[in-house]
Amino acid sequence: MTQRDLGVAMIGYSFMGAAHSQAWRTAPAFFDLPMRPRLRAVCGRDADAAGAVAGRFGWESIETDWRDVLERDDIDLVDICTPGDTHAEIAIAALEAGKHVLCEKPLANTVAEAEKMAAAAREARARGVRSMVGFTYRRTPAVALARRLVEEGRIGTVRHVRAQYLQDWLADEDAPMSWRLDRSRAGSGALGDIGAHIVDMAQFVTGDTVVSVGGMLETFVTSRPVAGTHATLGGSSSGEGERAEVTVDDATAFTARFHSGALGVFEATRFATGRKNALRLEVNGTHGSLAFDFEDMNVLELFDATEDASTAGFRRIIATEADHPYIAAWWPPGHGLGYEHGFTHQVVDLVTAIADDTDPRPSFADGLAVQRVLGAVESSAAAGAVKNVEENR
Ligand code: SOE
Repeated sequence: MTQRDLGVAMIGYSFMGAAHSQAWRTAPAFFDLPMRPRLRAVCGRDADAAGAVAGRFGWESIETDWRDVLERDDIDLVDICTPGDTHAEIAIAALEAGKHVLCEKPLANTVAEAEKMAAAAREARARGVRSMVGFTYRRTPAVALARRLVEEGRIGTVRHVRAQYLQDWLADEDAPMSWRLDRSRAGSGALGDIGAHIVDMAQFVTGDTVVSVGGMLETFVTSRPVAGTHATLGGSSSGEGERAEVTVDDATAFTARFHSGALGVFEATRFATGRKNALRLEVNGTHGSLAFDFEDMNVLELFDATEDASTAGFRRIIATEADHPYIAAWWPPGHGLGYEHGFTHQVVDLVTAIADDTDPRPSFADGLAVQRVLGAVESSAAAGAVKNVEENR
């Protein structure tokens, strides 16, 4: 049977552009997709940079204005890999133009924007136009296995969720300014960039939703050097160059109550010196526990409380067996997958949903649910919902 083409245009081409480009190219090579992705165009304001990405990853053409992409009949899907301040405008226009949309996380920079995007997605769905938000960590085989085990009741009733996302790329006070540190571009800092991932993962693995939070936000370093503006003396930077204000959080910590009554503790920081991409989740239930750490991403730890206490203990499941999610398309047991495979699995599930005319997950509604948690944390932190210990003499 001849496969129908799925013309793809990617808006944006930096780190996420590279991860998405490899996924569009790799997915049809390892999975039998019901449609054939065609890398029609990469779009970015800098034509030279877009041309370099097109040459490197095999995009057939370049565009420098995303609005032109929406006019093209050879493009069926728009893949948004830009900073959060552009997600709503591009996604809503693309959906209205009848293009399927894959939008990087977080869905938006504010709850209000996310609500508009979810409404546009609902309206487009009625026209057979599909949309997905890019929480790729749920497509790590060990995480998808965790979801399966919770759903099967393997750990019983969930009582605790403990989620952390620990990075340290800003621990150096002289690390330069970037768009991720500018509220007008990123919407928030660690909270939206990496906190969004652990909120989605916690809700995905437990099948539960966060209903209330109490949180803190902190900005440890309030201004940073603007790259390329430092006077250099003998090759080393010296003297004061231009500095820009950091207008987002460096770290967040918050507690959460789930709809089921389970309690959660969440932490996301870019100052956890020594931790590079430690996205960790532990779920404690009445019959057992699950634990995951992305820095050991092919492993899921399981504690089975129904085992005899004399031999019970957390065991390491190497989630690379053929019957583990997604693995059958890849390598023999024990060979392992990497960060990029979550993006490839995202393409597989999105293309399959489009071909089957079903709703991809996580949907824009799922993205809005995460955004609402992020917004509640910001409101809680702004209200200062903490008690000074000294007052409780
Ligand atoms: C932050 O540095 C970041 O790149 C996030 O933006 C990504 O979503 C995450 O996958 C890796 O870390």
